Amino acid sequence: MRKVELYRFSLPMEAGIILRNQRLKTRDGLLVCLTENGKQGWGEISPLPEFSHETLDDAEATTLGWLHSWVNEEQVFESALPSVAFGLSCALAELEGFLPQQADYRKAPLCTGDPDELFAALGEMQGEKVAKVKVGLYEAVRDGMIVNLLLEAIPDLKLRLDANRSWTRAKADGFAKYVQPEFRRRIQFLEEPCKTREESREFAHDTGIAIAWDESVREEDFVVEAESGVAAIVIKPTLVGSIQRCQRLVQQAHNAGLMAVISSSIESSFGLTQLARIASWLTPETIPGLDTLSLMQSQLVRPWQGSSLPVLDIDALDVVWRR
Ligand code: OSB
Ligand code: MG
Repeated sequence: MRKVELYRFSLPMEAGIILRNQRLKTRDGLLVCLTENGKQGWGEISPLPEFSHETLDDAEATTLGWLHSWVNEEQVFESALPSVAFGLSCALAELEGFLPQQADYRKAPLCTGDPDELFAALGEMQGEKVAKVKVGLYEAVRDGMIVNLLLEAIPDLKLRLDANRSWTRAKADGFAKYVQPEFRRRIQFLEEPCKTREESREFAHDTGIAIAWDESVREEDFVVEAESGVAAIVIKPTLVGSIQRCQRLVQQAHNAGLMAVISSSIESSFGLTQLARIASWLTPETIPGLDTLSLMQSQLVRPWQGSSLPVLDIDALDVVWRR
């Protein structure tokens, strides 16, 4: 006997969280629960506005169709919508017992402007010190000076930077000029510095600053391969698809000598804890990019280790469908 439950959630965000062109007031999504033979598996399906191609309504309609087939023991197929494929694969993985419980709660603290906040977060960090700084939001020269300052002040710090394709080659060079050459090795990677892949490759070649692919990984023509100057690929499962698809990407990256970084698409604490388990399982050597919980005012059902945010209980959610 199979049973299914589908819930909808809406969590308030901290004020002023902007995603590309839109203010995100709440983080909305679905929680799915599959039950079979007394065992349960859960998953979060939360397409990210401005990043996912599917809307939450698309995701809900597709999920309902899939659940209907599954509960009737009909054959089911991996959804073409990445957020749906990911959430359902998590639920199946928990149900079938192959998603390990062990989680990697380390995170690379995210800094979007104020270096003092980062100093505080890094002071508390155990072991490997890695932080992530968003660049490309202000003047490239200012970004370069901040990166230089951080690397100079904390000798065992490594940085991940993310420009989200915001720079022309000239701007990217303006940034690089301010980072002392001997510090460049401590930039683990700079995600997508330029508007095109070709410009980003040339930037890496000319400056010696390693780059990583993020947006590119989700493009049709992308192939994982070893390239000089490329250090990593970023994998955001909610935007990429099922655990199996993410697992293949991780494997391809490792075979090519690249780091694979499991990363957040601003899932709730529920989805983030599953991402932490996936990271601990598939990329045990690499600190995942999961420092996004503090963008929210509340956790959902499963708390993140060490977080003091209030936790919303399952009973507080609207049931979309139950069978
Ligand atoms: O720009 O990489 C991004 C989260 C949602 C959407 C886009 C991005 C992100 C993150 C996640 O930066 C945090 C991380 O990768 O460390
Ligand atoms: Mg990125």
